[in-house]
Order: sequence, then C-alpha cells, then structure tokens
Amino acid sequence: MSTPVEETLVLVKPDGVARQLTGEILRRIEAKGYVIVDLKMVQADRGLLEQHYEEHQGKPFFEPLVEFMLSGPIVAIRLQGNRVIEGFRSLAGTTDPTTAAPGTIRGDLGRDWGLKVAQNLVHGSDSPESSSRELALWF
Ligand code: IDP
Ligand code: MG
Repeated sequence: MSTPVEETLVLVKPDGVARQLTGEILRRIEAKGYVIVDLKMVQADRGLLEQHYEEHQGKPFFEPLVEFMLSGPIVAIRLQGNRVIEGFRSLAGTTDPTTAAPGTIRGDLGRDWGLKVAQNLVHGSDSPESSSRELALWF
C-alpha cells in the first residue's frame, strides 16, 4: 500500500510549554517515527491566532481560546510522515482531555481544569487543506 508523505502543523500550546512537557510530547512524536522538519518557539499575536482558529470565530470558547493561546510561548513544529495528519491526531487524542483515551498525549497528560477553554496541550491540523493553510501562517 502506497500512501503519500504529508506534512502537518503541530503546536505545543502554552500549557504544554509551561508544564515543561515539550520534551515528552516531542519524544512521543519521534518514537512514532515522524520527522521534525522545522521547529521554533514563538509568542503568537492575536492576528495570527484569529486566522489560525478562523473556523471557530463566533463560538463561545473562541475568545477564551485566543486568550489562552496568547498566555505564553508556543512551540510550532513542521512534522512529516506518511499519513502524519491523521497519525498525529491519533497520538494527540480527542479534544476533551478528560475523555481522551489513555495512551494519547491529551489522555495521559491533560485534564479538565474547570476553565472556559479546554487546555489540551497540543494542536494538530485536521486535513491536508488545514495543514497547508496553517503551515503557511506559522512558518
Ligand atoms: P481540536 O484541537 O481537537 O482540533 P477544535 O474543535 O478544533 O479541537 O477546537 C480548537 C480548540 O478549542 C481545542 O483544542 C480546545 O482547546 C478548544 N475547544 C474546542 N471545543 C471546546 C469546547 O467545547 N469547550 C472548551 N474548549 C473547546
Ligand atoms: Mg481543530
């Protein structure tokens, strides 16, 4: 079976950086065999985040989400591999860290902190279109 080599945007969100989980998250990514093509630590600005999360504009968690993403540095990663878009989302686990499966980044390391927005450690692009759009924003 031949599958295309893809790239995806992974972000270690401010909670992951603040909790010093960047290394643990990168370890899981590399242990899976995905290739880190580029990586940088950035303090995002509001304009970048509003574009990044444009699909969520108008939702109740949008403003808390932007504020959360502004709260500290983010590690942005250009990640490469066969089916890496789907594969990283599988490593990350589902959005709500309380119910994300054990074994996933969010399931093992995240929890509900009783906040307006889910602090769930990582972002991963959800489609080839999102991945191209997001990589162009961040790199
Ligand atoms: P994803 O990160 O799993 O792709 P999205 O639906 O794209 O999830 O939402 C973007 C981010 O917004 C989530 O990672 C999470 O931080 C936050 N979020 C999404 N839905 C909710 C919600 O219902 N309540 C609180 N925060 C949410
Ligand atoms: Mg998403």
